Amino acid sequence: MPLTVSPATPILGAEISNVDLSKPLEDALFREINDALVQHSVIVIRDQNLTPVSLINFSKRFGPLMIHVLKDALLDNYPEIYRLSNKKKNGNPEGRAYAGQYWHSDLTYEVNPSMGSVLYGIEVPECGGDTLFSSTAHAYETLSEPIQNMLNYLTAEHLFAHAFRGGRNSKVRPKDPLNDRPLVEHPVVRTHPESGRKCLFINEGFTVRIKGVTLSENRALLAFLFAHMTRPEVVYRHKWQSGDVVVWDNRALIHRGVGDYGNDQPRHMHRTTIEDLSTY
Ligand SMILES: O=C(O)CCC(=O)C(=O)O
Repeated sequence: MPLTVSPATPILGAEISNVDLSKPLEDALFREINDALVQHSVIVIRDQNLTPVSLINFSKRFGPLMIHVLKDALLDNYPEIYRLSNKKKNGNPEGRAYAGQYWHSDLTYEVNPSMGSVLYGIEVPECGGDTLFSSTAHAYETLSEPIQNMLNYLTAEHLFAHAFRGGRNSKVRPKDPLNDRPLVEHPVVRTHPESGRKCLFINEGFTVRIKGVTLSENRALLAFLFAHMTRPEVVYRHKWQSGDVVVWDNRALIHRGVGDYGNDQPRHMHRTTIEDLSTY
């Protein structure tokens, strides 16, 4: 059966059917999946049954995999897999609980940030624990030309530790290597290497400040842009089923988890993160 791609919203998101990711994919089929990702920014492939090896093999088709800085959350023997989990085994966390509950694009605090991420839902809450996505290309395109022109020439600083300065993850475990990553700079607007669309490249989680503007300008500018990027009417909300594989394009969107479920509802997921080797 041919692959089908059903858009979820006019702005971003699509569901793909008729593909089994546990098997090696023909090049032509992989190209169709990648094209859908570039067009829709986030794709959902339901009813998958993946081992760590098959998740890694599928993810590697997009590019080299990155190893997350939080080593405690990595899967034994498979450091390419970062575990998101509120479960415990023998008293130890099976992954990072309630991670990413602020708008972000993955690993923008790295010199080479991420091209995309693949998240595999192994156990998901009966209700709650959705993931929200918003297009940074659409956000740029819906700004006025004078504001676009101003942003085109700006750079911003990103820092891993910034995301831990508030919220549910503010109690950082003593061994969290938060300071392993220094400040890095990226352009505020980047042109997507495959779609050619200009995308805002700032996020609430890791962007500390826009360079060359005053403190109050920075505060106002970031607050305006973050609010513009996350208007409810432009957000795609993914409701998880176990077996879902969700692939997102970190070059073209921001995302966040929703922590409205408790430890009575297990949520256990495996994520891989693909490196972006493009130069901007
Ligand atoms: O758990 C979620 O829904 C989102 C996780 C997340 O933000 C991430 O993996 O970067």
